[in-house]
Amino acid sequence: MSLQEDVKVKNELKKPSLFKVVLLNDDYTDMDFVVEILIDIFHKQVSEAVNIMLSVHEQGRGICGVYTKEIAETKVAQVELRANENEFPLKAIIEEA
Ligand code: TYC
Repeated sequence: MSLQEDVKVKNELKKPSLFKVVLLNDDYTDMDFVVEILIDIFHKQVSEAVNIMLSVHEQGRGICGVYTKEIAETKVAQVELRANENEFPLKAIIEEA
C-alpha cells in the first residue's frame, strides 16, 4: 500500500471528534422558552429539560448534548434562529468534548 493510501485508510478509520453544545444563562430569556428549546432542538424529555434549564440558570451554563462538529454547529444555529425570532438573547456555544 502506498503512503498516500495508508494515510487515507487511517483517516477514514479515525473516530470523528466530538463537541459539546453549551447553553449560556442570561437575565432576559423566559424559562419556558429555554425548556421549549431543550425539548424541540435537543430532544430532551420535559423533566430533563427543566433540570438543564434550572442548572443553567443557577450555574451560568449547562451541557445540552455532545455531537459531531456539523451537528453541533447546526444545533447552535437553530438556537440562534429561534432566539432571534422570539427576540431573546439566548446563546449556545460549542466546546471540544
Ligand atoms: N435566567 C433566565 C431567567 O431568569 C432563565 C434562563 C435559563 C435563561 C437558562 C437562559 O440558558 C438559559 N428568566
